[in-house]
Amino acid sequence: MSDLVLYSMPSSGNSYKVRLLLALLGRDYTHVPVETQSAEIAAAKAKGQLPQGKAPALHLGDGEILTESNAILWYLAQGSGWIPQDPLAQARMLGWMFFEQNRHEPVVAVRASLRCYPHLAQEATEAHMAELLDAGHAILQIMEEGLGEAPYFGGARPDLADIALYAYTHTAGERGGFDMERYPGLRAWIERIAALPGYVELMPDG
Ligand SMILES: N[C@@H](CCC(=O)N[C@@H](CS)C(=O)NCC(=O)O)C(=O)O
Repeated sequence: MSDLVLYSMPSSGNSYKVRLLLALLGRDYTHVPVETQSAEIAAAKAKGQLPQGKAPALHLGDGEILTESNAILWYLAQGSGWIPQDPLAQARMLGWMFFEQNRHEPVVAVRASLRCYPHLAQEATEAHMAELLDAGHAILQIMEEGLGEAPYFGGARPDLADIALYAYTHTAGERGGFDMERYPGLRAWIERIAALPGYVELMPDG
């Protein structure tokens, strides 16, 4: 029986990263779903279970609570093959993880949110959506070129950069409205990640 309790938002890529890594590692945990706009997330915020008011939050069972999806990935992956040993490879992995939070998520995930969450619809002006579309295509092109001929962002094998980047990229077409036909390398990479043993979908129940 694991002491890990994950407060995570079922529809969110940031939360999904953590659920995906836990599944790929075969780790047991208790899942507390806290969907946006729900009574559950309001209660979790009020009780201090989401210390920064955001999901995911990983409760370690000894009173410690971790926030920030990519920091949680780093913690959970210690000692596993998901973090390369070589410092240069680690730095490259972290570089993609910072890119994901600084450049990718604020554009690719935000455009998807504005299309998918009714409470944000008033922010989805034509001009803003067009701007996010162009910016997102440029970000996805950086990924396409960064991946190059390699099977994974980690190189010959996937690392945490692959998990961080996969979360919002695999739904960029359907949810974000981005033209994924432009990125054959990314499409093949998405299929490779989905074929990893232990893989789970973003929202397995629909
Ligand atoms: N940089 C943070 C972002 C966390 C974040 O913004 N979470 C959003 C969902 S993606 C959230 O919990 N929003 C609170 C709400 O919807 O009430 C991370 O990667 O964990």
